[in-house]
Parts: sequence; C-alpha cells; structure tokens
Amino acid sequence: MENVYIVINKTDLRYDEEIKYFENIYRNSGYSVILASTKDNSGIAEIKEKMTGKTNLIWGQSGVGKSSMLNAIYPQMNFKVGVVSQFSSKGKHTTVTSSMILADKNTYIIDTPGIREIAPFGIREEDLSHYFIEFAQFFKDCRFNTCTHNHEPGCGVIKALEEEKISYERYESYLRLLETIEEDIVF
Ligand SMILES: Nc1nc2c(ncn2[C@@H]2O[C@H](COP(=O)(O)OP(=O)(O)OP(=O)(O)O)[C@@H](O)[C@H]2O)c(=O)[nH]1
Ligand SMILES: [Mg+2]
Ligand SMILES: [Zn+2]
Repeated sequence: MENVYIVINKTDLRYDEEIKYFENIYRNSGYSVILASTKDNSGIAEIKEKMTGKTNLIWGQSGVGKSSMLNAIYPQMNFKVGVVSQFSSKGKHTTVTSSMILADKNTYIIDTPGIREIAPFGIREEDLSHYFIEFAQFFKDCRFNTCTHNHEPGCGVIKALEEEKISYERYESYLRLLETIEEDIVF
C-alpha cells in the first residue's frame, strides 16, 4: 500500500533498540515508516509533504499525538489536544468525532478519535490475511484457497513464517485478529 505511512511519534521521549526492532518489522513488511516528534518538529515537514494534495486519514491509538501532529503541520487549524492519563498511560479520547477539513489547497484531513483496540467488522476469516500485505506473496503456496493460515495443512504462510520470511510478531497479530472474527460469527 504505497499510500499508507506509519508514523512513530514521540521519538523525543524514546528511540531505542526496542522501537527500532518494531520499526524494522514494518519496514520489512513493505511499509514506509516516518519517525516524528511534535516537540522537536522532526519528521513534520516530511509528513506534510506526503499529505499535500491528498485526502488524508490520521488513525491510531488515543494519545499518540495525532491531533498534535496536525497542529504542527497546520498551526492555524487548532485541533484539540489532550493529555495522556498518568494512571492508565492511555489517551483520554480527546478527539471524539471525525470530520473532513480542507487544510490547504486540495489537501483534506480527517482527524479521528483514537482507538483502544481493533476488532474488525465485516471482514471474513478467509479475507483477513489480505490486509497483511507481506503475506500475499505466499498464498499461492497454500493447499486450500480458503486457507486461514491457522491450522490448515500445506499452508504457505506458515511455511514462510518457519523460514523467517514473515515476522513472528506480524503473524501473532494476525492470529489475534482472526480470533476476534471467530467470536463474532456474524456471517
Ligand atoms: N513528548 C511528546 N509528547 C507528545 C508528542 N506529540 C504529542 N504529545 C502529547 O501527547 C498527548 C496527546 O496528544 P493528542 O494530540 O491529543 O493525541 P491524539 O492521538 O490526538 O489523541 P486522541 O484524540 O484521544 O485520539 C498530549 O499531551 C501531547 O502534548 C511528541 O512528539 N512528544
Ligand atoms: Mg486527537
Ligand atoms: Zn495458508
């Protein structure tokens, strides 16, 4: 997905081996990753450049600094910024509605309320893996075309995992999401 960018914000607080480890998981999966901080303005010009002339959706956990980032890019906009709870270390859902705003010529932005957890709705079990972009090249090796890459024999994704062509963390996220679909039974 060439138009998806993963921003790692608050690098002024911390940018160590653990963060680089996760940064690399996403880079190796095929995503572009931008390091940023709204405190020292790093990465802000690059993000602005990616956004210009497009319609942009800013998405991520509550408290990560989505609205702060938009304020750093477009100081005249004044998006509401909140504090992160000392008690839970979680954001407090400062942005509560989504609306599309014209920020610049031909540039629209949609700031969204932060999420706390992800539970996909309307995605079938056998389709979930298509959202894991680096898995796709291995589907052709799956014995069954309805493979959910979980327990099926002859699974190309599991084989790629064993050969370390897919990261264990990404495969685990996949399984966690797959489980939420199984619980739904909406189809
Ligand atoms: N240290 C540091 N703090 C930041 C940075 N960016 C944002 N913050 C702080 O993080 C807190 C939350 O920022 P918001 O911009 O409200 O976060 P949000 O992602 O919009 O949160 P929701 O609207 O709840 O989804 C605020 O206290 C910001 O000042 C950063 O780069 N570094
Ligand atoms: Mg916000
Ligand atoms: Zn499979």
